[in-house]
Amino acid sequence: MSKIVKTGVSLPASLLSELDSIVNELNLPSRSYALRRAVMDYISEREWIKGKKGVLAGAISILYDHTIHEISDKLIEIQHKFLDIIKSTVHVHVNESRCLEVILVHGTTERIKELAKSIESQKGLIFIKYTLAKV
Ligand code: NI
Repeated sequence: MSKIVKTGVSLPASLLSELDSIVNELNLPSRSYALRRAVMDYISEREWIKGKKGVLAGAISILYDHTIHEISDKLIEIQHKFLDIIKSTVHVHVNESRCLEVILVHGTTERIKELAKSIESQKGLIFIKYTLAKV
């Protein structure tokens, strides 16, 4: 492993509390260890972003708060600009404010990257998970 660098990260107290709870439950060596693992997972899930060519298929799963900044309208608008790669979308109204959406995609890495960039910048987005494979 390369040299360890200390950095400051701002997190909501509730998120830190959840992390500490997992660190305790799994008897992990430290909070820093858990954060390193989480960052490694985050990077590995997004390795496909580095690719310039190729075709991917899979799912982009998002959880968002539909009461914030008209995010629902914006997500619909975005998806209508990517008809060439979006094959299907499943929407679940999780509770009064939260929506879960799974967007099934099949297309070039470049196009999927453009879609990801559009979604990632939306305010109200709580969670985004990529499950993509080269095909
Ligand atoms: Ni909904």
